[in-house]
Amino acid sequence: QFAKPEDAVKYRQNALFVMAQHFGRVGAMVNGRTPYDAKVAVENAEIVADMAKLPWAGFAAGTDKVGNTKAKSEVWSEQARFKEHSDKLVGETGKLLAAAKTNNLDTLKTAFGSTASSCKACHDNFRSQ
Ligand code: ASC
Repeated sequence: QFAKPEDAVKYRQNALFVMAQHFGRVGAMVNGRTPYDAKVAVENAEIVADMAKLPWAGFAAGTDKVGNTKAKSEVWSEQARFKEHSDKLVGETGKLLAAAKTNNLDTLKTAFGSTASSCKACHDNFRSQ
């Protein structure tokens, strides 16, 4: 999929960056920093749910220690556990989108919290500070 290891690193970092931008827009509404707009929440949650599927291919074999990465070696030495975390995120972001589509801010808040916990769990286990 990637012409060179650096491309895999760029791909996963950029996918995570785009996902975080759109997750942040949902978060701004959930945390009251911007007014709640159900349509905007759905649009952003759709992007989050789509983007959540992408970064993992970028953690390809031979791309640890490439470029400017915070990924711990455990990503490659504990692949099954890493996949549990990425699968969890894909599941949670699917629920986030479903929650956004209910047009209920409290439902969205709950799903946002669960999704953020999933982000954090993977960072705590697989990302260096
Ligand atoms: C975000 C973002 C993350 C997660 C994480 C949740 O908005 O960019 O990496 O939420 O901070 O704990």
